[in-house]
Amino acid sequence: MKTQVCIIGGGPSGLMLSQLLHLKGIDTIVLERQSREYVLGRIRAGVLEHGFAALMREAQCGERMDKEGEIHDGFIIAHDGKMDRVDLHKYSGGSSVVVYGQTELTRDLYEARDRMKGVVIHNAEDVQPHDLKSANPYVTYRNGDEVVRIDCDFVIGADGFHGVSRKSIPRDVLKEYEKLYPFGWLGVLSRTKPVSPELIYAKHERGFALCSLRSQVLSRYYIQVPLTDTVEDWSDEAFWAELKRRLPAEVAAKLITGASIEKSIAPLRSFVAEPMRYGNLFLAGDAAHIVPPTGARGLNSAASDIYYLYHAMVAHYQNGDSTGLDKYSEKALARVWKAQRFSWWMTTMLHTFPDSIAYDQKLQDTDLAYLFSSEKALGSLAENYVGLPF
Ligand code: RFL
Ligand code: PHB
Repeated sequence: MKTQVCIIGGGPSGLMLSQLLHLKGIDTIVLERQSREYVLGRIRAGVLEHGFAALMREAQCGERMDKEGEIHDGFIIAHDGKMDRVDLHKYSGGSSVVVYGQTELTRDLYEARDRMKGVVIHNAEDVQPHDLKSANPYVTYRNGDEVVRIDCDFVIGADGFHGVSRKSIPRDVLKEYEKLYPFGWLGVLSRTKPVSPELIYAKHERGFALCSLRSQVLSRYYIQVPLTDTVEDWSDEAFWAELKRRLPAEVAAKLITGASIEKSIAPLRSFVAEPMRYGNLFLAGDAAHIVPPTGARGLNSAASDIYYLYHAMVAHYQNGDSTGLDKYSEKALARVWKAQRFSWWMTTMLHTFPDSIAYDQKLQDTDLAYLFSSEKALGSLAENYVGLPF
């Protein structure tokens, strides 16, 4: 097989890039290791910055998001018995975020790819990029006993944190920066009315908690748990009881509980791989960087990678201009690191660290006190949360 751009990974990053390039007449093939049902079964992001929403519209995939997604102009931080609101709209100069699940937007992207007869190959086993430094790279995968070869101009590594693309960059070229946090998030999805119309990030000495939602009938809640905990350790009853303990009394009293329809634990990690280009391989999204979910930045960091790559590829194919491709890694990493800083800061301010000393706790309290006493500090939080410009 032959294509212009071979994309490894059929998550939101890979599908979005494939769709955008297709609309500009650039041919792609997407190779996804899992089945479509599996990809759509993963419950992940819920908050989209306006830049991501704009890309969805440009990809002609924004219709359902604009109809069913909710615009959120603010969120609450509960701490020290107070419920302080961050007015995103006011402090970001009129911007907001969209609450629309990653599952739904991935479904929309798959449907668009099908509609336009895009090639997305599922259950592609042993995907392997080759000859990345040459002008004729290729990718192989296994379909049962058959090994299939795809010749291409460029390979995009959009295969998430555990993918093969980053690992195909030689060790002496790649530099990895990583920070592991000593806890994870236990998440529960339930078909219940959300406790609050806006998200509540709750700091509590027993551990952080988050009240989020997917729609007015679908709630998503998280609690901080030790890394040693497993999903089996947490019955639905135990989860709801612990969540209630960490929420302000008036919120806990209103919480509607129900059976969980999904329950999973995600460890918290900050990670960046540099550079994001190796020869004709370009990394994008979680393949190159991971943030703890506290600042809702993960998918949104992927959005700027896709935006830069999309424009760079179009300039290359339409005008023979490769400046965008040459500058990709540097440009993408500049924004990636700002999202890293913001996610680390939100995580550090709101979680309970098992090894923290009294001094650290005082600083956390002071961070919150300063935040809610300074319009400039709120402005900084708001501009990062709604998304820095691409
Ligand atoms: P993905 O979604 O991991 O997709 C990569 C795809 O590549 C496939 N793959 C392979 N395919 C072929 N060959 C191989 N060798 C392959 N290896 C892997 C995988 O099967 C998969 O389908 O990466 P992508 O597309 O870059 O998207 C990134 C986002 O998924 C991620 O950043 C967000 O979900 C992070 N995140 C959040 N981001 C936000 O912006 N806002 C949020 O509110 C938010 N909440 C979250 C989150 C992530 C969470 N978890 C579970 C980590 C909440 C949680 C709990
Ligand atoms: C979610 O709804 O899954 C979600 C929302 C906000 C975050 C993280 C996750 O910061």
